[in-house]
Amino acid sequence: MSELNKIALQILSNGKGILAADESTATMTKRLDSVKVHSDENNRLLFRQTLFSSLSMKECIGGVILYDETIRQKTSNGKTIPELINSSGSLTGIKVDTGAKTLAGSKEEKITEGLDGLRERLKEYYKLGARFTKWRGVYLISDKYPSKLSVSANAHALARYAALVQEAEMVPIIEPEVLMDGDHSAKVCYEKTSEVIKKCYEELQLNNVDLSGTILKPNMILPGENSKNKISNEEVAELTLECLKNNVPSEVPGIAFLSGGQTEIEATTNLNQINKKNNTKFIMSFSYGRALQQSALKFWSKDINDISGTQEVFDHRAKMCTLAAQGKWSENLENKK
Ligand code: 5MM
Repeated sequence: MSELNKIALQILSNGKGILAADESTATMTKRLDSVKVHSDENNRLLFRQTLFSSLSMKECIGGVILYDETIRQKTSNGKTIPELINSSGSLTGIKVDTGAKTLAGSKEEKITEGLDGLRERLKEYYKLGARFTKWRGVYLISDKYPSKLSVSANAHALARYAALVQEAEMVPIIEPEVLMDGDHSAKVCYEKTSEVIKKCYEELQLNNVDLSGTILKPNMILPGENSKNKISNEEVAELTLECLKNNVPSEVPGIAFLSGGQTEIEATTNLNQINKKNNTKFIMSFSYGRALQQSALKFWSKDINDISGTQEVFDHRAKMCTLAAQGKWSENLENKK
């Protein structure tokens, strides 16, 4: 078993998943604005360190993805944020892309940037305590999108990123996110997601990436946000499993879904169904941003000094996700706090 494979398994074993707290300052400001908290360095740190020192970090969160600002911050006790995360047995991750920019050649679509100077940045992040990384490619769905150009350019960037990350002895999370925006059916999401994932693995293999030392972070197969054709949680699970079984090579140890705009309960229910029906060898867990933090953020915004109250709300959500990652969640557990 390679070192990278061990790290990937450490992050995702026993129902543990990932807390995606890597919102860029612009995104974090939007989140804080939505609950009427001023977005400054201290408030961003206070919310995040509240979550990272919660009890559930030990049992439920195998890794936390940070943004550049956070990995350099210290808590009020003088501990660095990676030290705080490691103290609960969880691993520190870092978002290393520099964002999705307009794709020249198909201007409604995006290409994720950040390859220039990445080798040097990775060395610094390793020294700061990171042991895994994240890069997100985003894809639109419509009749003509994602274009072949976007599918191939984003897969190429993801693969070059992953190869550099493994060279720096960290585990790359490969995140190709097919967005929920639109009125497409789940079938269309299935087809487009399959095409995107297939291309990613073609490029990853071409770049000699050791797949056993990677984690895939995909979207679930869902109808578009504005689609009239909703499907059941069982169908979401079946389509998602089918898509991943057909397109992800068996060496990949684990899959950690993004929540992508689903509510906390939807993201938990769907993950639970996926695990109940899981007929693959992959670990199926979570790497949620909004679906882990929404309720905690709302609670915290009412009194930003109520640390233990906020942690209780976060601990509940993290516990529910961990149960779902083992197919052991049920709706009635939501009320037993
Ligand atoms: C935490 O949000 C990340 C987005 O950051 P920026 O847009 O600020 O760069 C995002 O990549 C996130 O990690 C994933 O999309 C998962 O988050 P959700 O909320 O979809 O589970």
